[in-house]
Amino acid sequence: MKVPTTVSSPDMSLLDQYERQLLRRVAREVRRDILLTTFAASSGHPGGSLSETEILVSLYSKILRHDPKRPDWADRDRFILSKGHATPGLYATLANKGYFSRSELQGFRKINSLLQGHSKIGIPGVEMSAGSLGQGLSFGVGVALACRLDKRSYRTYVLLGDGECDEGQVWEAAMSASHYKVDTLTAIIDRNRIQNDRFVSQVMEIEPLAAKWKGFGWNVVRAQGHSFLSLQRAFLRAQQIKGRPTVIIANTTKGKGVSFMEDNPDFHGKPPNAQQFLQAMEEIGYKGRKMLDEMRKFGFSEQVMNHVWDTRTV
Ligand SMILES: Cc1ncc(C[n+]2csc(CCOP(=O)(O)OP(=O)(O)O)c2C)c(N)n1
Repeated sequence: MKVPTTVSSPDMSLLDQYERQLLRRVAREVRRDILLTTFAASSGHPGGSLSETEILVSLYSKILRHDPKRPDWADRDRFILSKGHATPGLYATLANKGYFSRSELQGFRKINSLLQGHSKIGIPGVEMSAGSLGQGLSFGVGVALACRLDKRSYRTYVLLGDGECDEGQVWEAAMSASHYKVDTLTAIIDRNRIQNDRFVSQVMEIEPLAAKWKGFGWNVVRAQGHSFLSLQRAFLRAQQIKGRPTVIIANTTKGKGVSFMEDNPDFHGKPPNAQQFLQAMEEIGYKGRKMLDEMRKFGFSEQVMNHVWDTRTV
């Protein structure tokens, strides 16, 4: 196997304090870019992007064997975002890792720009066009089986929403993955308990979720979805399991990091307005001039920056 020089290899160790600090810094940058991107586009899905942030940062920083300069490298680990609406989080992470220039985020959801609202093949680092919920795990089973047929050694990861588990296709895929014993496949469920404009338990109760996956023949691991240590443990555990796939049920908070978005179905598919954007940026650590600097670097006009600044209440 020819390994490219810029390749990032999985880190099998547990994280020390210094590494956790570095990861937290990346997560803060990703959250910043989720807010900048959805505010600039005036649309998009901030809630489920903020809930998946640590999962993505953990994967792209510590778990995946990948090379941002060669997104088509045949032996790369595959990451499939099945909840394909949560692109602000994915794009921010891919830009952070160097798959494309951060300046592309300015074009999010604009006609003819690279970064469309739902993930799409052709964007460097994106493995599957998604958006119609329920399909990513089936795709992942196929990719993992292709890996076996091709006698390669990569692993396949699929991130699903908990609301997405309402889809029957998820369970067909779950059944086939255990039938074919695809132990190189890991599903992660972003268990933020909200889907669209309501709580999952109101729309369609999915508990007992772990028992359901166990019943379908999967190894089940639980994780705290905002703890890098807990996620790292879960991913390492999944790599050790032979003969069956693993699902990581990651407990998260929708809108994590922004007080008024946390646990609030309103921000599933709604961007912050100017005042909310200012408060959100402050809460994740970009206050006053720092916030304006970030807006300027992102490419906002003086007019928009003044408008945001003028919404200050003090
Ligand atoms: C097949 C299908 N049905 C409905 C939708 C509309 N839709 C978009 S996001 C969403 C809720 C998804 O909730 P969840 O999977 O929990 O995602 P998260 O909360 O993590 O954003 C729905 C119903 C869709 N995209 N695809």
